[in-house]
Formats: sequence, structure tokens, C-alpha cells
Amino acid sequence: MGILNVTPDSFSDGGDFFSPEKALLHARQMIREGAAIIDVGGESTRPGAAMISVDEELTRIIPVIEAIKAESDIPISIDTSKPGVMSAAVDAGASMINDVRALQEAGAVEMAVALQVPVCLMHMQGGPQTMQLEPQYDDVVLHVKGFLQQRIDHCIAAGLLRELIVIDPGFGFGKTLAHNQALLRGLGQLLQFELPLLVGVSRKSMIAHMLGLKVDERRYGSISLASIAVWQGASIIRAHDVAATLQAVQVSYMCRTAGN
Ligand code: 7PM
Repeated sequence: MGILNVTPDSFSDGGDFFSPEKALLHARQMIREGAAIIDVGGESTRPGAAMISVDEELTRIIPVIEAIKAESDIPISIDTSKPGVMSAAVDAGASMINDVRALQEAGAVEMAVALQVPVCLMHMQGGPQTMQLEPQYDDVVLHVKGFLQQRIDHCIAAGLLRELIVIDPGFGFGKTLAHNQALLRGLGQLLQFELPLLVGVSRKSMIAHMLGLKVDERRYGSISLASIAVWQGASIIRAHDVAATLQAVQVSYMCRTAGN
């Protein structure tokens, strides 16, 4: 899953793809490099980032979704928590919802049920404004599992088909380095849901906390973490550097699943 941020303030690509024209060029490159899904996001989830209106989010993402759709059949995922954005994005051609708030905003579950598209439910402790202040867990893997279980149950009870659900432990969302490391080591425990597991570690600050690298220096660490996640059973990797990440996760997957 290639990351296409259409925000003026995204932490790791500095809003490089903010104009629809630049976003389209970047989408084309990720498609050439082998992306299976393009994840289009118009709302920054950067810690402390300002909230934006539905209209502002739509102005950012709809032209980009339409432009990709006009020349490619690649599945487009919409990174949003707002029901109005989910609906407009799917109308414009998106075929998946990626919600870092796991459909907890008012009306979001109902909208996902109405749209009948795959949905990624991600764990986050606190909100984007506060999540990195002082994250705490007794057992982060158990906590994330419990949260995902609750959200899965809630969404299914509301009418979402189980086969449309993808889960994600939300690396970096209200987690310290030790929490992120424990989640990566225990990632296999999330396979108990028997749902596809999505992991996003690309350029994240956990790499900086281990190695002290700036955001544009985290490529090799990102690729290594992606490879570990696939080794642990992840089936979708959300990444900025598609070609390099794909090569790494393909060899990881092939070694993991090879017969002998
Ligand atoms: C600050 C912190 C800025 C985190 C940007 C980010 C994920 C996601 C993001 C993830 C899923 C980034 C993230 N991360 N969606 N959206 N899983 N499903 O690195 O880990 O782009 S935003």
C-alpha cells in the first residue's frame, strides 16, 4: 500500500505532493514500482496537527482520486475518519476505507456498512493531539487485541461483513518505543482474528528513537521493519518507498511460506 499524502503538513514528505498534479505523478511512480493499493490521505494525523473541515478534506482528495481513476484500475484506499469523506471518496472511485480512528467518529460505522467496502480498523491510544504525551499500557499486545476485538464485534453487530475488515495495531499512535517493539514482537498474536493484518512503520519515529535518524534518513530501517512485519504475518504494508519495500517483503514472504 503506497502512501499518498495530499496534505500541506505531512511529517515525512513535507507536503511534497500537495498539488493534485504532483500527487498524480507520485501515484504513477508508486504504481510503476508495484504498489497494490494507493492510500490517499487529506487529513494529517501528525501529533498536534489541526483538524480540518469535510470541505477542505474533499478539496484535497477528490481531484486526486478522480485523476488516478481516470488512468488506472489500482484500488484506492481513503485515509479518513469522516463519514462524509468516505462517501464522497467511494463515489469518486475509492474502494477501501483506512480509518485510524477505527470507525469511532459519529456515523462512521453506519457509513462503512452502507458503502460495503473493505475497512481498516486501526488502534490508537488517545487522539492525534494527545497520543504521544504519556502512552501507558499494562500489556500493549493484550490491550490492542482487546480494542480490536471490541471494534470488530461492534462493526459486525452494526452490519459490516466480517470479510470486509482489515486490522492494524497502529504503530506510533499512542505508543512509546518499547510499546512499538513489543507490538512488533507480538504481532503474530493478532493473527488469531484470522483477518488481514495491515502494518504501517514507514519513516516512523520509532526508527529515530532507536537510531536517532531524521525523517528522510529512515529508509533502511523502514524496510527492515516492514520485512519483520511480513515475517510475523502482516499481509498489507503501508509504505512510502514502494520499490524497496516491495523487494524486501517479497523475499520475506517467500521464505516464510516456502515448503521444504
Ligand atoms: C505522524 C504520525 C504523521 C503518523 C503521520 C503518521 C498509519 C495509517 C498513518 C498506520 C494505517 C504516517 C502516519 N499511519 N494508517 N496512517 N496504519 N492503517 O506515517 O500505521 O503516514 S499516518
